[in-house]
Amino acid sequence: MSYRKFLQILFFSLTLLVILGMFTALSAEEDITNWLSDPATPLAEEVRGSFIFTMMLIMPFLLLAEGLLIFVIFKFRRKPGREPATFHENVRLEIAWTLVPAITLVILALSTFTLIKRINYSPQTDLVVQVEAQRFFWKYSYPEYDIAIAEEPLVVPADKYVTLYGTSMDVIHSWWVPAFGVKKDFMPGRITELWFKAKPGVYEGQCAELCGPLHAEMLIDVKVLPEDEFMAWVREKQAEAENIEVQPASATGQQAQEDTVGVVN
Ligand SMILES: [Cu+2]
Repeated sequence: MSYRKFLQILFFSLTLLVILGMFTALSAEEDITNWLSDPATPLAEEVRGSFIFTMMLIMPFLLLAEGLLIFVIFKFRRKPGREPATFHENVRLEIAWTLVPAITLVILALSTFTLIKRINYSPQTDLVVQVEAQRFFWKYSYPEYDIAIAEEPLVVPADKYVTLYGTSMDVIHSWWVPAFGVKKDFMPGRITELWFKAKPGVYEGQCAELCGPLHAEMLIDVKVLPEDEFMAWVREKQAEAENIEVQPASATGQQAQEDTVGVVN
């Protein structure tokens, strides 16, 4: 088989593969939704917006460069009796293809850095939750309500500004709930701040920093409840803690206290 024939076969098989792949994706029974999770907070909306804006801005460069490459490969391929051109340098063109990408990068930097600033500083705080990450679970304390829970979902009120102050007791962990648009490292000896204002619902996340053998099981669950349901949950938790407090210090009472992980009196 000649080299040319080989290239033709390669080109057509690749094209066929791409078309087949596109058909498979389009005819999938379930929507392919896991490539970006649905935003549950204004921040996550902005992160999504920033992603789309960035793609729209950089796509023309990809299409132009690759399109031009394919065009040139075919248009100027070797042909018998054709002399290759020998020109080089074009100052105007060079200035243009330096300036246009540079300006694009400045636009991207400005929009991205302002968004990062909004992610980093909570504009307002309605509820503070302190988080202690530990291999391989999270402990959440609500100083305002005198509640602490561990190995349980984080429960917060909907449409309120929740600020998390996180630290770690051992190695670096990372608190990541994709639907909230936040992902922050919690480090031993340091306090990290993150915030969100979420719609009601149940959200899943996971430790996003390889932290040991059970890292993959260091999951995050967040229950975002309407305010009255959240307050009911708070009272329930406070009652639970009080029950433990008033129990006699008999052997069983002692045991119950030890068994209740994370209830701080
Ligand atoms: Cu971890």
